[in-house]
Amino acid sequence: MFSSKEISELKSLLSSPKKITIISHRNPDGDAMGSSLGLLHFLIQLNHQVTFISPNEYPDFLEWLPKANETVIFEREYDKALPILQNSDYIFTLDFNALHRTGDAMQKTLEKLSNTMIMIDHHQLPDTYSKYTFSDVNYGSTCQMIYDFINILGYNHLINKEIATCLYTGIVTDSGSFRFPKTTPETHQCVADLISRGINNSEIHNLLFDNSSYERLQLLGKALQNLKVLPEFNASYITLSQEELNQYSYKKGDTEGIVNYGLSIKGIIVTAIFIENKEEGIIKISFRSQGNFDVNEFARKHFNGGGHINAAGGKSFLSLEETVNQFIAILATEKK
Ligand SMILES: [Mn+2]
Repeated sequence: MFSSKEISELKSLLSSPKKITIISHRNPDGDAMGSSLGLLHFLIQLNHQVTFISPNEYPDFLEWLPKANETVIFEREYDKALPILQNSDYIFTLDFNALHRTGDAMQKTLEKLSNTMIMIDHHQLPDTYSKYTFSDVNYGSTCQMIYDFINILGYNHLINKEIATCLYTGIVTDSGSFRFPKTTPETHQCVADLISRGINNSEIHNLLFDNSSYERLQLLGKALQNLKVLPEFNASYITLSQEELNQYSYKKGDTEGIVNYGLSIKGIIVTAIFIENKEEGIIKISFRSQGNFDVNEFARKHFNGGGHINAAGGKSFLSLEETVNQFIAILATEKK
């Protein structure tokens, strides 16, 4: 948590109307969107002028979140986003801790700003761009951190259905529906409180997980066919080429969660999904692991990325085949 001195400063600076901008990482997920919009609904109740700016488009499966449709998309609406950022009294940066996580374009803009930044995030090794920093890897989601932040400010009574809906969404998605190791008694206490605000938790699960298109399921089928197991390394991986994505009318968000199937095989402790993006000229990679296999370190060291111990992302500028070969070679080297 922020120090008690920081909390009293934050409480006082939030006590009169301000221009506040909230930003999150590129390719926002449920926790990025949920924490940002949850905080937005909270700050609106304190009479601030609040804007949420996402670096790029958010996935369709999150479009129902309250006020998601008012999100300013930096890479598409630069002329609108830039003055909002420049004129902000405060900028909250949520669910990331290094400015490059907002992508090349937005990073360049953010680095030139001198506005006061406030970080709330649960990834390892935070950068030092923020004046106020609440960084704690023991949290399973940024949404749960926002919940604790609202409470420590003394505003639990302001948590309405909209805030609760947004925060619940990020907690569910980042905890794999309450099954990942960082799901604690506090997580369930938080969720109990959120459900008591009248949210429709069952409906939220339907919107998040039973919202597939036929093409998306066909793409999942293709991904599962492409799943390879490397028993000698307790590893597995999935590939999806640009051609395969096109074949099943890929839309942003369609590959969300597919990586987890590789870890569901008995005996597998590390898995990856390699997704070709011809437009950006990269292979986008997600890693998942169990136990002590640190994919954050693995992604940082070898694949221009990072994240958490058991969930991380990265990218490669090699071809799809070369990237997979590199992955296997690294596993072979690290096993020795
Ligand atoms: Mn998160």
